[in-house]
Order: sequence, then structure tokens, then C-alpha cells
Amino acid sequence: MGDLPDRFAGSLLGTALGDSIGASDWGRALARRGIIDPDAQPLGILPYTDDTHMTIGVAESLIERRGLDVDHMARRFAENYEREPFRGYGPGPPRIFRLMRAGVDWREAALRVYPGGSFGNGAAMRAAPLGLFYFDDLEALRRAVEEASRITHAHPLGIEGAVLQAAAVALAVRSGDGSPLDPGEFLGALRGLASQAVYIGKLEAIERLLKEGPDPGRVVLELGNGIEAFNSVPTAIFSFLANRDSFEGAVLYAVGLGGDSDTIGAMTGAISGAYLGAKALPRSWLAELEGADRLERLASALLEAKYGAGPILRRST
Ligand code: RVK
Ligand code: MG
Repeated sequence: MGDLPDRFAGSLLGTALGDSIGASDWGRALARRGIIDPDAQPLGILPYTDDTHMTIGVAESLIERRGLDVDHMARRFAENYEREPFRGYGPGPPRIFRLMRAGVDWREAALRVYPGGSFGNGAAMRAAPLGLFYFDDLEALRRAVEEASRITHAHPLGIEGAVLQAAAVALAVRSGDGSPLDPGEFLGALRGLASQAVYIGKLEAIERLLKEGPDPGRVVLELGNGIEAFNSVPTAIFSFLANRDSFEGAVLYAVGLGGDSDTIGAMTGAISGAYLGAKALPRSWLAELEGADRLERLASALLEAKYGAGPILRRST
């Protein structure tokens, strides 16, 4: 595990690259062409969206509290949203943050906006730092992700999507050390965390689709490419597993599926970056990525927070 710093950085930078590539006309056109060209030069800066912005909030809170403090994380989400409300947030979270601002407890606010809770992919898209921080303990990971998801996504399908996404990041961080990743083992470990029928069925479909080949039409039909957690998390896991030796291959494949491309790109990038490490990310993309330095600093502070070494990073902006 000597390369943990590289894998932590790879996952956070990978989230932001997948997000910004999936949100940009340039990235979507590149993905549609179906040519994997890591030297393809973005037309300008690659700005990130709410997926990365909320991932930053999760990381900041884990770092400052040296683990999950859910009230702190809820406050940090609301503060970050107020600073940068232009990031393209989904419909629910801004309403929750405004209710919190008006004095409503987040536990009540989330259920007021969506009775029964949201099953959007918003809790899963921001889960990478939890997958990194708890990568060595899947039971602790599950508990932390369940709690952190409820801030905005209290529906069991929204929560389980986030648990599976965080666990995929955790398993990616752990694997690949010397021996190639085994997709059957990877999916089996995720299956052990799944209890909802839709996720169990889609994890099985992923295994079958990996054997049949990555036909995009079939993948969208069977796994989905939508804004709901169950129509995007399995798609990201498939996009990674079907392209596990290439970061740009995985992200461009995911973005090329269309639909909620920035979020499926972000989730795929988080897993692929955790597996391959930051050194495997295309330099020409990183050079244009908004906030790349900040994400790298957060990744190393997250690792320090986990192992209790070094100074705690305070928020810098
Ligand atoms: C714009 C019915 C529900 C539901 C429930 C559906 C950003 C709704 C990011 C809702 C991501 C949508 C994305 C999103 C993240 C959820 N009953 N429908 N109980 N729960 N939905 O509002 O943060 O792009 O159609 O919680 O998950 O880049 O509008 O937002 O792509 O899921 O938004 O759920 O969105 P929200 P989010
Ligand atoms: Mg987005």
C-alpha cells in the first residue's frame, strides 16, 4: 500500500475529471467519437459541477473532524452551497440547505423536501472521500456512508447507491497491488453490502454484461444512465470494470453513455482514479482541471487525517 497517496489523489482528481469531462461539450463530443485519445487537448479550462463541489465538502469535513461528524458535514454542505450556488445542483439539496438556513434541523429538512427521502444520485456522487477514509473497514464504511447520505438522501435506494459507490472506491484502493483485479471478487464484495433487489439484480447484470461485451445500448437499457442512484451507480461500476486498465477509457466510456453524464463520469472517475492512481490520469486533462491543486491537497490531508499524522488542513478559501 505504498502508493496510498497516489490512489487517494487519483480518486479525488478522477472524480473532478469525470465530472468536468461529462459536463463539457468538448468532453461529450470526444466521448461520442469513441476514440480514446489521452493527448486530446481540452478547449479551455474544465470547470467542475456540484458532484465535485459536494465531494470537496465531504473531504473537508472528514479532514477537519478526523472522521464523520454528520452535523458538521451538513453545515459544511450548506455553507459551500451558499458560497457557490452556481454549480448545477440537483433540485432537492438547495431546498434542504435553505430550510437549514431558516433554522430547520437537516434531519427534518431532507424529509420535508422528499417525504420518504431522495433516491437521486447526489449522495453517491460525493461518496469518494468516505470510500477513501474507510477503505480498510467496509462495515465502518457502510455505517458512515449511511449516516452521511441521510443529510440529503434518506431513501434506502439513495443510501444503498452511496454505500456501493463508496465501497467500489474502497475496493479499488485496496486492489491492484501486484495482482490484477478480479471482477467477480469485486462484484461479490459489493453484493455482500447490497440488500435492495434493484442493486442485487444490477450487480448480477454487470457480471453478465462484462462477459457479453460493453455494447452501450445494452448497458443503458439494463443498467440505466439516469439521475436516480440505481440508474447510475451500477453504470459507473460497469464503466470502470469494463475499462479497468485505462482511466480515460473508463471515463470516456461512461460519458459516452449519455444521460446524467457528469455524475456517471464523476463516479467512474472516482473508482478508476482510486485503482490506477493519479499518475495514470492524462496530463493534458489535469492541466486544464479547475481546482486540481486544491483536490490534491485535500487528498493528502484526508490521508493524514486517517492516520493521525501531520498538521490538520484548515479550509483555505
Ligand atoms: C443536475 C420521486 C425522486 C425521489 C423520490 C428524482 C445534478 C427526482 C448532479 C429528483 C446530479 C432527482 C444530480 C434528483 C444529483 C429523487 N420520489 N423522485 N423520493 N428522489 N427523485 O433532487 O442531488 O445535476 O426526479 O435529491 O440527487 O450533477 O429531481 O438531487 O446529476 O431524482 O443533480 O434527486 O441530484 P435530488 P440529487
Ligand atoms: Mg453535476
